[in-house]
Amino acid sequence: MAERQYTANDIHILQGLEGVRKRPAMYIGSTNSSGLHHLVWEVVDNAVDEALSGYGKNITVTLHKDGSCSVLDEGRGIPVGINKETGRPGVEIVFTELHAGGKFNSQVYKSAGGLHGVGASVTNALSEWCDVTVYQNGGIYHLRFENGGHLVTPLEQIGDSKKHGTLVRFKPDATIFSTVDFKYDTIASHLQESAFLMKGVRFIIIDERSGDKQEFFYQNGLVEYITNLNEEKKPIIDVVNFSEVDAVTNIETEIALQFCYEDYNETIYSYVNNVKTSDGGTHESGFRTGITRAVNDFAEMVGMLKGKKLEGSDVREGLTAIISLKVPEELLEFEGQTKGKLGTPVANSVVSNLIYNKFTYYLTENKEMAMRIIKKCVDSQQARIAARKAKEEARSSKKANKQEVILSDKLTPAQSKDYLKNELFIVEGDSAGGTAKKGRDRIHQAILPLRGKPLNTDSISLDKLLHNEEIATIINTIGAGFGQSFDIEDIKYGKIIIMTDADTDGAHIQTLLLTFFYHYMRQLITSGHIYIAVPPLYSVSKQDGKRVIHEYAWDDETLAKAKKKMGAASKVQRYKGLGEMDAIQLKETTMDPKTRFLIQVDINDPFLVEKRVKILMGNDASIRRKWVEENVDFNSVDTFMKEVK
Ligand code: TSJ
Repeated sequence: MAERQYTANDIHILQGLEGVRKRPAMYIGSTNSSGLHHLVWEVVDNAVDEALSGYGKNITVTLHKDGSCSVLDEGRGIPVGINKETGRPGVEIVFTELHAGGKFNSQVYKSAGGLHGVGASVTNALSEWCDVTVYQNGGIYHLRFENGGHLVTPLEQIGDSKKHGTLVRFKPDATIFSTVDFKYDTIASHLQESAFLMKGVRFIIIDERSGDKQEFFYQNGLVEYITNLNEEKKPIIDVVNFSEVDAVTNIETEIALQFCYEDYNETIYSYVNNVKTSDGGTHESGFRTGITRAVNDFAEMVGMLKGKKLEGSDVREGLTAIISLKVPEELLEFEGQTKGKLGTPVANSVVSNLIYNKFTYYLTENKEMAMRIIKKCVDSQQARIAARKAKEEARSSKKANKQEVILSDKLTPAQSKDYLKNELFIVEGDSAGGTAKKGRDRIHQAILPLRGKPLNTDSISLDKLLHNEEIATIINTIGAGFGQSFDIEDIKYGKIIIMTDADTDGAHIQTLLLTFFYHYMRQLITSGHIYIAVPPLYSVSKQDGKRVIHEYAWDDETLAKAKKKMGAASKVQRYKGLGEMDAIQLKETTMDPKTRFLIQVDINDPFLVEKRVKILMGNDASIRRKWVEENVDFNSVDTFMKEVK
């Protein structure tokens, strides 16, 4: 390939990428782990687009030992021909111009990259190096960028091949990101989600660092998605699925759903052109009204309603549903800051009519299933009415006060009535509870000790959990009800902090509590009210005159540092439990907002949620520990020096 002159065009382009490096968060949201993974999504989305257009059945993501990530597809290959307007190869433009991808793209359904992705150039701009190989028209073509998108090896043919496809390998720039450690689980769940949405396309992840490898391939797409989400639940019916292309709008809708027993939540995920619409939108509203109308009309027809119409929430309790739309570009409208909400008005009636017609037909054709579904809905309705009545009674009578008296022997309340500033520590064991009581800030911190034993059951059945005395106390203490009657407006604490020993029993108790919150007060988790306290694993102490100086360490690395700092005369203590700390130590390491470390429990990703629940509920302590290691960011944990008098 002939050398090219440096032109005004190139300068313009470098300024574009320079802008990305100056303000990365504007393009990828943040420069933490989430931003880092955005680099992967930008590249993967392009490969997914190609598969969506019908080219290539395998997409492979590899995490290499040198810290780079590569993505390989079997599509047509990014065009290597010279672009008339710019005089540069198409593939070079894709990697150097912002939002260039779309220009070469004439797909009917624009997916991830084409929608609101920012393109592969952003990945290039934020990489130490980026290496691109295209297999096309019998040749192998290569080009390479370094140092934030500077072209160092222009496009050249480096060989011959009968293959076709694109291979992009990049190494994130460690001067930009707070971490450059790709997380296997995060990438695997993203690929699994894509695999569920694109039946027939195989997604492969290979982690050369650990030797882990997985393939995701679902011939039955959404049906398997639902089955996977409901793996731990008790289904009322088999998964049902519907799909249709609307003749007027060309909107293609696919829906899969299932009802389960003993599930107070609705789990509805929606997608448009394979991009998740986290904030719902017109398609989700249409689904809700359509299914409510279908069940109501049918229940009325068979005489099971007795005059009281079902509310939407009665129908949706225990429902898991996936709604996936393919919307032509000219009809696409997104709303909201993160563009996570579909605005397209006509999508409402398209989905609403589809689900109404098809689900009515299903109910008519499957009488037994229909009866089970309606019975569940009527049960939900009655529970809702009863819960509302009980709540009103509790408000009007003095019952609420009585409850506080009953609770008071376990709960050490906070003095403030400024509820959202208050913190509830749920503490493992009476003795640690006693220590926490002494170490707390009595204005804003309340202590609820758990006796541990009653919770420490091996087989966890949720209805058993509900009748557990400790759980009943937690429900009353939080003060906002549970299940369908849970009302986040009523919570008495802004932070609910689980504080256990750093051992398997502690992990088990965390698991049980998280599982409980996840099933019965999910909004506490999704709104970020649940935290896990992180007590230190070690204390390094040394006599200094009359005083003892303490330094704390949360892992082996910081322990080594602390030992070095404190010198030969220091003594290391390994904390086996909270009980080994005195009130002052517990306060300064684990409870005081100025010095403690908390993990905020954030499980919005559906796959990670189910996976975490499975991992955390399982009996394998080593898997559990691995999960904590991989998901708790110890970077933010540092040792600190405190003088104890
Ligand atoms: F992110 C990326 F751009 F770097 C990237 C793009 C990464 C990976 C792994 C794959 C791809 C990619 C792009 N795979 N396939 C394509 N396809 C095209 O760019 C392409 C090819 C032909 C035509 C055509 O109209 O003939 C159109 C397009 C968009």
